[in-house]
Amino acid sequence: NSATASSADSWRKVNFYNVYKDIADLLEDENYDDGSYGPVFVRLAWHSSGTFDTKTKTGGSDGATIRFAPESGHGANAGLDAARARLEPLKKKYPNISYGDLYTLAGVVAVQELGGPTVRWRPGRSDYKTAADCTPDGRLPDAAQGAGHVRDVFYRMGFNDQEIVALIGAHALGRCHSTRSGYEGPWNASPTVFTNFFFTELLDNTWVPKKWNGPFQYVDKNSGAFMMLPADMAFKTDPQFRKYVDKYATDQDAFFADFTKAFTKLLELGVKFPEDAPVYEFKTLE
Ligand code: CCH
Repeated sequence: NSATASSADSWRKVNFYNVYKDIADLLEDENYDDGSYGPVFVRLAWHSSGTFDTKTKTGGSDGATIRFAPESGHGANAGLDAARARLEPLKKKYPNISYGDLYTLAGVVAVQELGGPTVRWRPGRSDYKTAADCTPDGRLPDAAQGAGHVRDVFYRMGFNDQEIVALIGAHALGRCHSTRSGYEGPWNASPTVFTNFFFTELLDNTWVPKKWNGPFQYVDKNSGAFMMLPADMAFKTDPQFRKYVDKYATDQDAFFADFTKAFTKLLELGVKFPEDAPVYEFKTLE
């Protein structure tokens, strides 16, 4: 993280259409995971933002404290250094973009380029926070816990049950890595395509405890190829969450429409945008 901090207004000099394209060009890599950095970019955007606390107005994507120790080393953030390293050349190429804008835009590009909805995005996050602004460990959800904990964490950010369910649909993307979280496996067979499959798989499979020495998690009984976290299972068993799971499993358009609203809200938590910051709706590349 040696690149210099951008000044408060410097985002005005950035052509974000070019940044979008350059991030899109970084997604594919046949030697990385399932062939795409998209899922880990979405996770970086979410963990940069999901530390927000409505009461103290601390945390969130403004200032991108996720890149500083101790926050970078929090257990929940294991593996996100790979995403930051992949994006670092763009901070060098576009020194006027803040890290907070770069990390959140990477999540937007990934959602869109992997087939998800258009996501409205604004620039203007600052680059001025330091390691002293890092949030305490424990603000991000613990996958070993259930509905009560998930609600505590997302209500603290200012989300309601419907928004929480929409957001967890991002678990259609990517996988768990035993070397990062300790959990293992993808949620479905197309982890580099944004779909409503988190919800369909959750409902359509019989989930059984995985037999292994790792942390307690579920695998699908038929193939054993797909997984659910204990926290994921809360969305099947909790009646208030389940209402929305049922809806999104049968109506992908409703999921996309609700996901994009909640994701933009997540990426903007606690950010004081300049009044004239433009709202972008980028077109996907062909
Ligand atoms: Fe998540 N997530 N997430 N998640 N997540 C993991 C991976 C991804 C929880 C736990 C985990 C959201 C909510 C939750 C993604 C997006 C979102 C992993 C595996 C765990 C554990 C990490 C590893 O080993 O690499 C829990 C608990 C919650 C809520 O209670 C939300 C919200 C989002 C985005 C909107 C994505 C994408 C991944 C895949 C990352 C990758 O590298 O493939």
